[in-house]
Amino acid sequence: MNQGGRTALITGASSGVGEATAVLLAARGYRVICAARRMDRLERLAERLAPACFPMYLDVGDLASVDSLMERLPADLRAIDVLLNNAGQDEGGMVRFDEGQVDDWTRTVLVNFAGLVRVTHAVIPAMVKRGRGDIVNLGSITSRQASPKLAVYAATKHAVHGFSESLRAEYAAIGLRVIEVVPGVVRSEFALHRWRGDQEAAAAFYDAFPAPLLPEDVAGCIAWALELPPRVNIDQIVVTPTFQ
Ligand code: 8X3
Repeated sequence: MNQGGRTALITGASSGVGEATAVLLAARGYRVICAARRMDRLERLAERLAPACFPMYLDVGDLASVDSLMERLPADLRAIDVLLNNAGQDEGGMVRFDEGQVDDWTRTVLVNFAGLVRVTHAVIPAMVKRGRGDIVNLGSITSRQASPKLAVYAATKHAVHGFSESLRAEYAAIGLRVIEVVPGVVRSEFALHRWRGDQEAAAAFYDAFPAPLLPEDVAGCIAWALELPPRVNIDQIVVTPTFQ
């Protein structure tokens, strides 16, 4: 379905699920604001999706970067129809809690939750004013099952779940939709960042799964939920690899 004229803001859009969703939504007629730290990646994506993509620097873990978000957008892109809170990380993670660095844990909380809250708070007033808008939050299967060595990461995703549930209830009366997407393992650059650029460690992590999801699998779920009639809110999409 062509969603012509709708505007989507995607955080963490320089790779993985964020990038795949930008590509898919642009193909369906959206204007996509692609936000991330890596501007070189975003410039290339913008060229590929031209003229549908507006690349924008955003570090969701940097409060100043988030707080200036709306004023840095051109006026005609400030009426955001869809916010995809996709940016997330686990840098320095996948180690036992006491063996990890507390600065890494703190940054994970900042990016995965505090930043997500701030981005949402910046974007939502215009949605409330217009009486419509879709917020899609990227959760994780780690909010549904206990996973060793993921205590802080999992905690942030529990927080994303609670935030999503409450937001949905708060805004139901005025017609905003809140969709939580909960993927299992997705082959992306996520693990590369977790292991600070160690390609071997990242490859070994994904290779241990028979067939991890691909970013476009998750993007397809997001696009499907968004294209349903406005009266339909898909509360949560749990998507896991078939082969475990
Ligand atoms: C991602 C969790 O285990 O794939 O949500 O790194 S994991």
